[in-house]
Amino acid sequence: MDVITIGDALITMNPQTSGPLRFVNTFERKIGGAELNVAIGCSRLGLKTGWISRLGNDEFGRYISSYARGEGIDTSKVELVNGFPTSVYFKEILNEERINSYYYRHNSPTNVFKVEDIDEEYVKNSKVVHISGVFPAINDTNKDIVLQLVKLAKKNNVIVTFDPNIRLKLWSGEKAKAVLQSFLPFVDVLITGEEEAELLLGSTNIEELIELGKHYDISHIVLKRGEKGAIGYKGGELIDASPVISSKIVDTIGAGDGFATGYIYSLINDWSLERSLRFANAVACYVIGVPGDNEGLPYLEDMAVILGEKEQITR
Ligand code: KDG
Repeated sequence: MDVITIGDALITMNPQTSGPLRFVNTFERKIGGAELNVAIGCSRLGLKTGWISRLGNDEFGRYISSYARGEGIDTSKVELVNGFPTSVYFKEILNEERINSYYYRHNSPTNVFKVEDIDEEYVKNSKVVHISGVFPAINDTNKDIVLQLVKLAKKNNVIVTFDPNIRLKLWSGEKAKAVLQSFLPFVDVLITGEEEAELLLGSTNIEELIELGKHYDISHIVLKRGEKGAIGYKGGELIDASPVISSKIVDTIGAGDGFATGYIYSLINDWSLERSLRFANAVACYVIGVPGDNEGLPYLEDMAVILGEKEQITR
């Protein structure tokens, strides 16, 4: 595998009208889950991608599992389990800048994961292990599963990328900080938003973050700054990259996963920091122009068009 990730996927109930959820009568059933979104994005770009998960042995679990397979993801480490319903969340779109999530995932199928379920051979045969802060926020035991995964990655010289993805609806800031900090000694690439950096490391200042990163031996630090672009640091090089393209905002959910996807793709292709940031920004911009958490994730041909390397032919 080029990249593997672990996560709890969910059915996304996407409202067909905007406004408070209590007035919304129609929804479109879609799929979400931060780590699955990254797996979908990586697979669309042509990377060999594996996703480790547990889903309910129910209609939604079957749907998510076949959707992931249809995206070309290796699901050999996905099991459908009895007694735990597949997770669901409802999106509430008040306007394009105010989107709320309502989760129904306290009895997540990932509650059955055991540390022994992480297969060292699978980890060893990958180039990148991607983790996010959503999966460990689901319950008190997933953090041990993540720790086992990243320890095995470190032991086998597999690169670990980490997006804190802090969801305060799932856990408190203090708990998120304590758990996510315990992953940092195993992380090679930190891709974080400004608010998350503040919560996790107490700063949004890149110089300070670089110093803190050195303490944990983190080789890449990428600070996502929304419409201002991203600042990246890698082995002594620091680049402030403004977004190369702009997109009409249709749905911002999944943009961060798009950015992580683009950065992981660049990492595997050993691109320069400047090209990596440009590419990651462009993937994120593509995602926000399409409704749904992962529908907008581009194929490689789409990227050539976005980056102006290929002409777009629409009709
Ligand atoms: O990053 C987007 C995801 O957050 C979304 O697809 C679903 O909220 C979600 C989650 O917790 O994974």
